[in-house]
Amino acid sequence: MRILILGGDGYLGWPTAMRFSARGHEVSIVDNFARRRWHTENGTDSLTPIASLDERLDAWHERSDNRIRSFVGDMEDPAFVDAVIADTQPEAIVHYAEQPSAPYSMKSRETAVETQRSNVIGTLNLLFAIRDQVPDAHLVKLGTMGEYGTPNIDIEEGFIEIEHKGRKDTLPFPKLPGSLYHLSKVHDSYNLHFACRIWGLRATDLNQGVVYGIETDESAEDERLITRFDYDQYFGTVLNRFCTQAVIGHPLTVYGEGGQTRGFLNIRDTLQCVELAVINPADPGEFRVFNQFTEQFSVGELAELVRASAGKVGIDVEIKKYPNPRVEMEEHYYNATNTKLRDLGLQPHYLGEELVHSVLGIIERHRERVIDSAILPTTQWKPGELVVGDPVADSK
Ligand code: USQ
Repeated sequence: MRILILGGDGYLGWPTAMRFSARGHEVSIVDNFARRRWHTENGTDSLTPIASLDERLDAWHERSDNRIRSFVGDMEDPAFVDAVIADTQPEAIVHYAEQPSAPYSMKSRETAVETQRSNVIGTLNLLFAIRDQVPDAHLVKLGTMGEYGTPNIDIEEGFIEIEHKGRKDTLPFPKLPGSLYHLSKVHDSYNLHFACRIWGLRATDLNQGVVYGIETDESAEDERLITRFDYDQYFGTVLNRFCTQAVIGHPLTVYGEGGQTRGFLNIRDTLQCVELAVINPADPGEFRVFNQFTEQFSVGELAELVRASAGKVGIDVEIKKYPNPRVEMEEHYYNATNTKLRDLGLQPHYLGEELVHSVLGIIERHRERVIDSAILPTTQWKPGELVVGDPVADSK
């Protein structure tokens, strides 16, 4: 298939591009290097020393004999988006090209506006380009489990059957996002649904949980192909952060009580899920929603897992509760459905000590690159309420 990967220089986009290319698909990448720029602006960096996109593409060609084309530009630029679609004529489009961090979106008015503009306008531009040029193409869009929030009922996959005053309908599941980033994904979902209902486009919204891990089959072959690994307060996800903190001897930064529960998945399973969605496309006019995670954990459980796993390889780990910089429930009901990807054949890689050991090993190799000042959170959802960065008095 002709596959276009938007955000193909990113943590998930780059391994996804290699995966499809390895399977013999004709792959093109779009990126504007925003993630590299945000790191430079924040004085942070990927833990893994990632090569430039051109170097990665050359290395991939050398190893696989396959060429991946690249287009550098901004999804907010309609002329650029139209030109890429006209040139590549994609049959499937995998869309990761968004600002992905909740804390970054809550940092300031400027970053909130940037997040919503980049994510919502970028996706809207794409929908028009698809409608006008490749209306049969299947859009596979990365959404987030955080669109649903943490309701006190089971979370369904996108839709819920509701009975109200004696009548029934199947309607979008209610959304209660917890950050302006997560809210941007809600806006995207409604725009996608609209484009499918009104224009007859086909789309799959992958409501992904929190991703962890570094290696995939393709990147394990060659250091030059490794993907980025973020551990900083903005772009690092919780398990990747905890593993990094364990290696450098920093207390694990559990925010608040640590009962916050989310869906999680291994980076290898992100690639499997995206591939399953692409090779089993939605029907014309269909807006499909898959909940993309394999297991649920609380933040406290993850901290304990990292402490136990690290202990087995001689690393002593301390866990500390920090005042929560976010506004979120710290103890709550959480039970989300995730059967649709399993029905398509997903074979999960579950989280265990083996995975934690392998991540700790890779971090150990690059530990001199860790920037200590990037670890503690400084962005608060409600500025001025907390002394962020100090462990709470009763922490152990
Ligand atoms: N947390 C800590 N300590 C930390 C970092 C995070 O306790 O040092 C807690 C947070 O308060 C939160 C949970 O861990 O309750 C998850 O935080 P996260 O930063 O790992 O994930 P989140 O902000 O939810 O965002 C990440 C990705 C985002 C994706 C989302 C999926 O950055 O792109 O959409 O996971 S989900 O969480 O299902 O919405």
